[in-house]
Amino acid sequence: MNQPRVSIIMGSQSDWSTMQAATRVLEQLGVSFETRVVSAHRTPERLYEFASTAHEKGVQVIIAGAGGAAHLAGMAAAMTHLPVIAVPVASKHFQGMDSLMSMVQMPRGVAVACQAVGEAGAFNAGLMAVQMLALADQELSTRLQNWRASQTDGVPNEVE
Ligand code: RP5
Repeated sequence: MNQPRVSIIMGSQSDWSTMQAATRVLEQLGVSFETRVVSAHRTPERLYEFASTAHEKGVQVIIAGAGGAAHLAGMAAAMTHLPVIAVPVASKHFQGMDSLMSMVQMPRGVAVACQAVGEAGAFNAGLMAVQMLALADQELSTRLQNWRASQTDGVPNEVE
């Protein structure tokens, strides 16, 4: 892959089965990305290093997935001016309600774009990243619009 425009970080390797959905739309639309395990709690220094330098490395959008006490997206957003899209990963005990509340209830002044819990949220995080990048990339915008049209065309009119 080229220099990554999108960085997908997740709190644990165990989040990958959910977060790989974010890579699907990026691959389909030809957007370069990287994937990394960065934990707010287990590797706080790695998070600091990543978030405070991501913009210098050419990353334009960050997607952060985590479960449980999911502070990853908010803490990343606290240390970068890049847009951060949050994906609440379904947790073992509360089915992701804890992840959702941890991510969505940000204090005023530090924003994250929180998606749905689980795989649909991860996929839409990739899609939202493309939409952000397409604002200043006409070729990507055309590919995105074609992708959307093809999705619409793929919805059957009648139940089969
Ligand atoms: C969070 O704790 C991770 O994002 C993951 O969703 C959850 C469980 O992590 P593991 O115990 O599976 O590594 O930090």
